[in-house]
Amino acid sequence: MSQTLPKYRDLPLSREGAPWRTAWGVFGSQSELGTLELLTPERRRAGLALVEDGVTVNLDHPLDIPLEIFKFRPQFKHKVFEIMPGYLDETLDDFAPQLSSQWDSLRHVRSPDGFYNDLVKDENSLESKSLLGIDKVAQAGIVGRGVLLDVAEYMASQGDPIEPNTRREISTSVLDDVAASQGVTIQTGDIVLVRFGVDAFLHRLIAAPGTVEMRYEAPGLQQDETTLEWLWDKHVAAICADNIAVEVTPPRGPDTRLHPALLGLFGMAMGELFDLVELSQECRSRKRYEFAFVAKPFRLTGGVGSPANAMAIF
Ligand code: UVW
Repeated sequence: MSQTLPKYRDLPLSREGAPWRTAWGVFGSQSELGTLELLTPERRRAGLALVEDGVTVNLDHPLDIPLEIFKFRPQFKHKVFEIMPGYLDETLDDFAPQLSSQWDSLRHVRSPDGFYNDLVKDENSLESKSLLGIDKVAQAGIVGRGVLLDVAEYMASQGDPIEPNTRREISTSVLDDVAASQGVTIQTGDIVLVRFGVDAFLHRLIAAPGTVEMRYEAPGLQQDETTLEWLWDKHVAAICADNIAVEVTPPRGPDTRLHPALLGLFGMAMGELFDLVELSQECRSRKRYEFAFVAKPFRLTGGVGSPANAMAIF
C-alpha cells in the first residue's frame, strides 16, 4: 500500500472534547477490516518470505481451556457420537468463540461515538448478520510478518519479573526497550504479539486444573493515550497478546479501557489469550523475533469473535 497514513496527532477528534482521536475513513468509509487493510498482497508475500525451514509454531491454547473468569463464556459441551458403526460425528453446545485464544471482531466493542466507521448502529447491533463480523476477517485471512515482543523474558532479565496473575500496566517505553533488546523493529502492517507470561500460567492451569486460580487480573498494555498513539503510529495491522485483553485487567475505571478506541475508532484487530510459550523459546533459540504469521478465523457470519487458529512459521 503506497498510501501515506496519518500520524495519531493528525487524526481528528471525533467531536469536540472527545478523549481520543478517530481513524474512521482512513481505509475508506466502508472498510470492515480496518488496520487489516494493511495486509496487502505485497506485505503478505514479504511476511511469507520470512519462512526459512518451514518449522511451524502453534499459537492457540486448547479450545477447552478450563478458564472460568468469563461468566458469560461458559465451557462448551462436546458430544461425540456414532452415526453408524465406525463412523463418528460430533456437536458443540454452548460454544463461546472467545473462551480460549481468540480474535475480537470490530463489532465486539463500540467506541463512545459508535462502532467502527459507523457501520453498525446501536439499534441493530444484535442482528446476527451484522456488518463488521469476523467472517470478513476470515475471508481476507490474517497473513503477514509477525513480531514477538517478549516482555516477560525481558523483565525477568532485568530482575523485575512480571506476575502473570496480577494487574500491572506495561508502558510503551518498555515495549520499545524490549524491541531494542531483541534487535527487532516494528514495521507498518506487522502483526505484533506481546508476551506477558500469562501463557505459561495457563499451561499450569491446563496441566492441573484447580491447582492454580486464574483471576480476571493480568498484566497488560498501559491504559492511556500513549499506548494508542504508539500502536497507531507503528501502523500495526493487528495487536495480539497472551493475556486476557491485550490491555491490563481489570481496567482502572470504566472509561479507561482501550478496547473502545482500538476496535471502535482505529478498527485495529485484536488477538487475546494467545499461547506464545513455544514461540518465545523458538525466537530465543534462533535469536530472531520476526516470522511468517498465518491465521484464519471462523467464517461465522456477523461473528463477534473467533478462535485464533494462528501459527507462526520459521
Ligand atoms: C475482555 O476483557 C473480556 O476482553 P475481551 O472481551 O476482548 O475478551
